[in-house]
Amino acid sequence: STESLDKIPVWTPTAGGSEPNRYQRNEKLDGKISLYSGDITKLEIDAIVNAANKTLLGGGGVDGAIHRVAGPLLKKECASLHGCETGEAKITCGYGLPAKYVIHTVGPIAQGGVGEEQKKALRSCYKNSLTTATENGARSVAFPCISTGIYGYPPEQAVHEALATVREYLDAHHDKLDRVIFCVFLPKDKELYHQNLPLYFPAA
Ligand code: AR6
Repeated sequence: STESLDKIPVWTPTAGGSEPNRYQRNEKLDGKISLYSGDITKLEIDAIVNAANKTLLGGGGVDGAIHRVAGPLLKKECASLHGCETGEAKITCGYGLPAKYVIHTVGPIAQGGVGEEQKKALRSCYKNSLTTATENGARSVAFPCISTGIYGYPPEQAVHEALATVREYLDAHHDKLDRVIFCVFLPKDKELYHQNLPLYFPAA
């Protein structure tokens, strides 16, 4: 029961809304965004992003789910990468996953609160993941809500960093990507993305 790209609905913004838009419409981005609610390991796309830790050797949350489905060869390739710094990204094959690649990024730990350092690191995760994807020819990429689980980044703040960074990357590199999918797992996150997507990808 995997989900192929052509079955994942595209985000279509509607005009209106109570808050002023942070961005104007860029018609070149029409059809390039999706909000998908469910398990990222089901997505049959070019690349899924993993919210990993610095060791890249696996863990809980989405990282655990990805390693379970991908199988032991993923851990073997990860072990050859010598870890990953916060805000950086490294790519591997997808092995048992329907996705061709996994892009492992390490989000900031935010249990001590969110300051400039955490904010900058979270933005780097999204930007470096997209750069790594396009450098490897991946044209469809799905993100989980990086750092907002075990790492404790408040989801209502993280959503803005995620959406702003993807919007800015696509403004500059829309020709390199067909689709960016925000994969939400919790109902609360679905609501947050639903509320905030029109501010970053408005209809007008
Ligand atoms: N598909 C999509 N999203 C998921 C899935 C899934 N199968 N499972 C969980 N999520 P977390 P972090 C959501 O904790 O905060 C690991 O141990 C989850 O609901 O996975 O960056 C690593 O090894 C949440 O919205 O990642 C690190 O040590 C989001 O994924 C640490 O956790 C991220 O939550 C990283 O913590």
